[in-house]
This record gives sequence, structure tokens and C-alpha cells, in this order.
Amino acid sequence: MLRFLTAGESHGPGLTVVVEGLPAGLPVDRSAIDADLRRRQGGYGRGGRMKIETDTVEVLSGVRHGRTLGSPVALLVRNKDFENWRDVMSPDPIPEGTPPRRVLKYPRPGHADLAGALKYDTPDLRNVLERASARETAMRVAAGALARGLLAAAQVEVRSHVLRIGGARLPPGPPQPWSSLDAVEESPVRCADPNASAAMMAEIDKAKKNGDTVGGIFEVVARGLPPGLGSFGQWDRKLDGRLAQALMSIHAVKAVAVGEGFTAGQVSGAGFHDEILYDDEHGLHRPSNRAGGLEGGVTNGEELRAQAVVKPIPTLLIPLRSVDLQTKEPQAASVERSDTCVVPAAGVVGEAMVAWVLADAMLEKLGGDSLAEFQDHLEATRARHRAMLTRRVREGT
Ligand code: EPS
Repeated sequence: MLRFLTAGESHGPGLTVVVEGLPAGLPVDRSAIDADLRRRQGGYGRGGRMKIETDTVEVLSGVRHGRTLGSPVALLVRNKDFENWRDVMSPDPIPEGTPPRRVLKYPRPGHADLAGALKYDTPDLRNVLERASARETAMRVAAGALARGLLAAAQVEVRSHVLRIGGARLPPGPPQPWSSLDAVEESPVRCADPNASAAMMAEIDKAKKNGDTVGGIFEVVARGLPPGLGSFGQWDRKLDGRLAQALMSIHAVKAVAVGEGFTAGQVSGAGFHDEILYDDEHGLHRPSNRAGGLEGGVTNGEELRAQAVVKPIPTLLIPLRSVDLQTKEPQAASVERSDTCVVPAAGVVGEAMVAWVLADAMLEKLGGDSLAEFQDHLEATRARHRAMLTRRVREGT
């Protein structure tokens, strides 16, 4: 229903995204998109580039007087750093006799450098890393902010928080309640628990001091979703599969779980599944949510929870062993300006990707070329759900 395509290199003139499939009439607030872009740029452990950039969006098409037109929405974020890279990133041929600048020859273990050089048959790793860079995620966040606008019109909210950085983590226990997630925005590592936050910052300091990097785990939480998004009918319609793909596609993400998925293999069925209860006050309800709001690849009306593991990013100030791609001599991997930890920022990108998948699934279920049509369909669906969840029907009637 919805699709987006991004374009742009990390040090090129800018990054763009084209979004198609949003209904007409959806409010678009540029300052809300910029606020999400700012959240992505933040987080303790970010490197020098974030001091250069102030990501702000320009709307090139598809929005008029603050509302979508139903036509493709095109957004642009300019790279301020391009001023320093004009020659290196010029689309024009290099004048004869000029040696190429900032060529990279020593692939970083864990980065796309070597695999990309082999794929595109290029000896200059810059041709790979410029697009492989996580800077591209700025446009995912911009697209995600549009999706979030559609979700807001359906009273659906999406948040993220950090569960672990290196050896520091939130104490084990029940999932962080929604109400505690406000505090996340005040934490430099986007974790609601002040003690865990401090320990996570210490992990980042330690990695930085050692010329190393550190990864972790973030969780995305969405509430207000109608039941019935996704489908168990085909493999590619299952919402858990679609969320996993979207989260796994974020740079440095190496594993994704829905609900308590990372521990589901260690407990019995009786200890894992969320019982179904009924009382007149609450209607049908669940005492726990280990499934993370998805059963059979379909939303069940509980909070949706998905976790992602972010690896330590591969640009190390004290580099790992590598090889000169030309001479094949041993060589320390290239060192580029980089971040020590991107887990908090990755969580913000995770929110955007989850918001995107959920908005797509909402449109798939409800349809609507205009926001009003979409909202009418939603209200009718919610009324049917209310009836099924609360109305007692006597046997035989
Ligand atoms: C990023 C911009 C990049 C890096 C980081 C993400 O800026 P630069 O390469 O100019 O320092 O900070 O990129 C990577 C982690 C990577 O592996 O390429 C951003 O905007 O998020």
C-alpha cells in the first residue's frame, strides 16, 4: 500500500525520499519531522559528523498548505558536510592528471566495504561506504514521521527505548510500562532507568577510551493498534515477518525478536503464553503480553513490542587487521571519523521502520484515499471489535 525509496550518499549534496500511498488530507508538520530527525542525530556516543549536521527537511512535492495531496511526497535533507567533500563526491569526471582523493583501500571487518567492493567490482571502497553508511537512515526517519502522522490520526503511538548497551542493561523484570517511556527522551542513551542509563554511558566511555565501539539492544513499542493487522494466510503477509525485515534492514541490526522472543526457546508453553481472561469491567483481556502483541502474525490488540540487537559499529579507532586490496599486504583497516555507539539513534530509526510497517498494514486493512475515508473505516472496525470483545452472547442465540 505504502512504499518509499531513498537516495543519497553520506557526503553527497543531500538525501532524498519519495513516499507513495499516503491518503490525501493527512496533516504534515515539518517541525514534527525535524524533531524526529533531531532525535536520530542524538544519543551519547555519536561522533563528529553530528556536530556538523542539523538535519532539517525540505518538502519538494505532495504536500500543500499543511496536508498531503495523495500524490507522491518527496523530501530532501541537505548534507552540510558536502561543502567539505565537493571534489571527492563530484558527479563529474576527475580532470586528467588529478589524483583521486580520499580513496579507501583497507576494508573494515564488519562493514560493507569488502563485500561491496566485490559486488560492484570497485577498488575504491568509498564507492561502497558512501551509500552503505547509516546516514541514509535520516530519510527513513523522515518517511517514518509521515507514517507516524497517519498512525496518530488513528490514535496509534510508537516509542522506543534502549534495553542494553554492552554489559549494562535494564534490570530484568516485567516490560517497561508505557507511562515510563516519557523519561526516555531525557536520557542521553534513551533509557528510562537512571541507574541503567549511567551504566550504559560508562560502557560507551570505556569503548571510546579503548578506541573501540559498543552495541546493544533497543525495543520499539506501539500502542492503540486495532487487532487484525497482518495475516496468517501467507508467509509474506505475517506482520511479525514484515516487522523483522524492516528492523533487520537497519544498519548494524543483527537480530530481531517480537515480544519475549529472545527467551522464548528457554521456557515452557505454560510459562510463555498469555492467557485469555474475561470480566465485565475489562471485557476480554490478557494478564501478560509475552507475545508482544502478535499471534499468528496478526495484531491481537495488545501493545506491540519488538526488540533489535545492534552490533558494535565496524569503524574502530584502533583498527582490526585487514588487507590492502591492491597489494594484498597485511594492513590495519581504514579509520574514518565515526561513532562509538549508535544504539540510541538506531532505536529512533527502529520507531520509524515500525511506524512505516504499521501504517502500511493499517492501510491494507482499512483502505481509504482520503484521511476521512480511512478514519470512517477505522471507526467501523473498532465498533465491531468492541462488540466482539465485550458483548456476552448466550449459547444457542
Ligand atoms: C551517520 C553519518 C556518518 C557516521 C555514521 C552515521 O557520518 P560520517 O561518516 O561523515 O562520520 O557518523 O555512519 C556509520 C555509522 C557508518 O558505518 O557509515 C548518520 O548520519 O547517522
